[in-house]
Amino acid sequence: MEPSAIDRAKKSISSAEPLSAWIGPRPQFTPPPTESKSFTIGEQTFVDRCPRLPLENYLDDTHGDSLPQHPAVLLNVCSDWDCFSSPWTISTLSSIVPSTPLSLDGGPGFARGSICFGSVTLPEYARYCKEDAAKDSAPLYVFDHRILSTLSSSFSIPACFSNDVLAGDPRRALPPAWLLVGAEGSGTPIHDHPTTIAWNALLSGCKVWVCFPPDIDESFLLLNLDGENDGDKSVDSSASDDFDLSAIEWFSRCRDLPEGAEVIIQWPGEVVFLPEGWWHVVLNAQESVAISYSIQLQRFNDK
Ligand SMILES: O=C(O)CCC(=O)C(=O)O
Repeated sequence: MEPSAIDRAKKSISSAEPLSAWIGPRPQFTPPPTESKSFTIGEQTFVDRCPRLPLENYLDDTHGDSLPQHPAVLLNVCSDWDCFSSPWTISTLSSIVPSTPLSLDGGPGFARGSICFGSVTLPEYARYCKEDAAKDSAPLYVFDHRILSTLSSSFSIPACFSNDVLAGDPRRALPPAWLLVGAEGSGTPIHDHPTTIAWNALLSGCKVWVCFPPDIDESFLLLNLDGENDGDKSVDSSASDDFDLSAIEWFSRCRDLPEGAEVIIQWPGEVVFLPEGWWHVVLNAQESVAISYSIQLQRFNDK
């Protein structure tokens, strides 16, 4: 039988692994009901207490100087965007962008180091979401940094995010703008952006975020929360594979969160704002489409 486009993408992400290595039981969860502020997976319930702030607070702040130093959800950002009023979903986007190959991310631990190696069209990805994603231990995720430039008339960049001091800088680690299209259960493993802020606008679906301050003890990120390694400072956390956990594994293995952690259950029209250096792990608790930007504000250089 001809390999599917997704199988070919899996092979280009990780040629040494058999396709069967991608398939496996995965932690089960029930997607949260619309607008819910809590999400349960396994024995852990994550409750959102994050402040909501109207974009109007920042209308005159073209350098983002007054944006918070703490994660927040900005409201009223997307109200007049075409991609929100006729919302982009995997299905509607498949008609808008039917044939351009888009980059993939995600997958289980062995696939984690290979950001953007595989690619598929959106109709191929839509078929995967419907028929196969639930069989994979950690579903693939469309994470593309090229296509948004052709779709930019569908949304606008708020003034407070309009000045990126890294614009055009060849030393920039990653491109600033990404289209994210994710199957239920896909997600982004824990990571930080040491010098840039992130803003992430959800157009359809639901995402669950857990965010940690920049100075958090790394053992919390590595999930040594169940007593396994309590007090054992001889464990070399930098050598741990736990940073390779897929988002769904991380959420299902997480126990109590430390003080300072911020949970966000993000619904369409909400923009998550994450300050510089905050760690975050994000699960698509429903099939989701989002736009994500990572930019450096002048305030980072002024520190
Ligand atoms: O999956 C997501 O929506 C989070 C994306 C993210 O963490 C990032 O772009 O840095």
